[in-house]
Amino acid sequence: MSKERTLVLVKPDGVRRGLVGEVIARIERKGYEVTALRMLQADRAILERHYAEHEGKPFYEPLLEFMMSGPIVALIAEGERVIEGFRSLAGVTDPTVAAPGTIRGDLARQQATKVVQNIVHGSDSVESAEREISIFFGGK
Ligand code: DAT
Ligand code: MG
Repeated sequence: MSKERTLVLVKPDGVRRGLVGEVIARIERKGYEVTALRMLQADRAILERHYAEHEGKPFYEPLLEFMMSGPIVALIAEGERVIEGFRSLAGVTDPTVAAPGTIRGDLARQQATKVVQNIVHGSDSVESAEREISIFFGGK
């Protein structure tokens, strides 16, 4: 089993609520290694690339607005099966039903917003991980 990399984002709701440390602690306690880290204010161009798969969906514009609403933290986590492992730590997309014990299940809930706010993003495949890592850590 070879090492994988995944792209994790702490979204603006997580940063606003002071949960950056909590998210990183859960990644590290699970045994993954954080190998790169940056805080940034995402602009529309970077988010259009990151969320290209969701273009045209009803929550797409609210998603971009939300992701631009404050700083985010981007990090690379590494380890065997980390892509699947971080998705498991994060819990399912809908925080109302995300399992207790997960980041979304423990720390988020439904809000009166058009887009679901759920603290974190994690890549969903090797291909998207490499694509997303190059968006947030690709030189410059
Ligand atoms: P995930 O972040 O679990 O990979 P996704 O890629 O399907 O989920 O969607 C990206 C984000 O968009 C998700 O974290 C929250 C929001 N979202 C997804 N589906 C939604 C929906 N039906 N209504 C509102 N927001 C949604
Ligand atoms: Mg996704």
